[in-house]
Amino acid sequence: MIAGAPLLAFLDEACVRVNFALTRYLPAPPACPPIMADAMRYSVFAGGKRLRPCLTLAAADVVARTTEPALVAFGAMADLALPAACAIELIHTYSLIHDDLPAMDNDTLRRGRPTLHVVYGDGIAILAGDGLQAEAFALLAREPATTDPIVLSRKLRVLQTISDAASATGLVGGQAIDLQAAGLAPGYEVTLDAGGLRTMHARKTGALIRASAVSGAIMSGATDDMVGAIDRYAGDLGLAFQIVDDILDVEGSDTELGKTSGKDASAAKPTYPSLFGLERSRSLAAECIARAKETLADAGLADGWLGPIADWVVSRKN
Ligand code: GRG
Repeated sequence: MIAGAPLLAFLDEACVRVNFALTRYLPAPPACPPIMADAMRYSVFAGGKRLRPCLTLAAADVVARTTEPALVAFGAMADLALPAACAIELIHTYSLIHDDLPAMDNDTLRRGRPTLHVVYGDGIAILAGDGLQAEAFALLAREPATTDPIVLSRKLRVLQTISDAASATGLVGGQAIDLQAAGLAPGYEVTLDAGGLRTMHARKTGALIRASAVSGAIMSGATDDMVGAIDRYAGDLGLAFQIVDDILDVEGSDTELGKTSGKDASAAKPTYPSLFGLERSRSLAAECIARAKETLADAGLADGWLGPIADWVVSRKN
């Protein structure tokens, strides 16, 4: 991805924090079998962009500018939101591992490396995904470790937000619709029109992206109005992200994307380019980003990294 220098500095710092925390949070032997530790780390540290945890930290930061001006230093607020940021990355990584399995998207390349099941076998890949998901919820329950009732109630709200996003009403439900559309759910086949495609993506990709931003906002003590605005921002961002992902699937190479390009077309999957064409898809993504930034401005939240992240998402190359 290409990002301007100030945003790049924020993203770099956020990624360093997230990667360091993930190293600490993931279980290691003798607490878990070495093969599980190795398999989980193989996928978690395969070089993902960390978009979701960066969104969590950026939302925490922009809210803190109004709720906790004394703690506005990025470091202080990031500590509160970091467990949620990492938990979401663990859930995202589990979903990629399971999506790549032969029973689902059947892919052999992810984040520029052979997929987990290619290296460790299907059984361990399933278990690594299961382990990452369970670890995410254990982390949300455990951290930040506190007896402060205000922080505890924020943690509980975040737990609910993230579990909803990961559930059959969110990520898992979206993936089920994807399998139905791909003809992999006997007796439940569906053909998606534009509305159906949008619903599938709102669940499969959008729910976790919204939960990422909303969780950061909640951990920083956002008002309900702020949470609502950040949720709407992230809804538009998530849709733009997915449209760009569909465009890149047509235009990108395996090397650029770090995954197999052209998969959607070869699986005859409905996508934004297949329904709207490339040009209209590009303008739809741009409209989403303009709306997302307008939402931030209307809510008085334009003065942070969420706007630049939105621009970065549409200009990305992988
Ligand atoms: C198995 C329950 C379950 C869900 C799978 C995430 C997902 C649902 C499928 C992945 C298929 C896909 C390519 C979706 C498009 C959007 C997307 C999630 C892209 C990958 O996210 P990035 O680009 O990946 O943020 P990195 O590797 O950078 O973290």
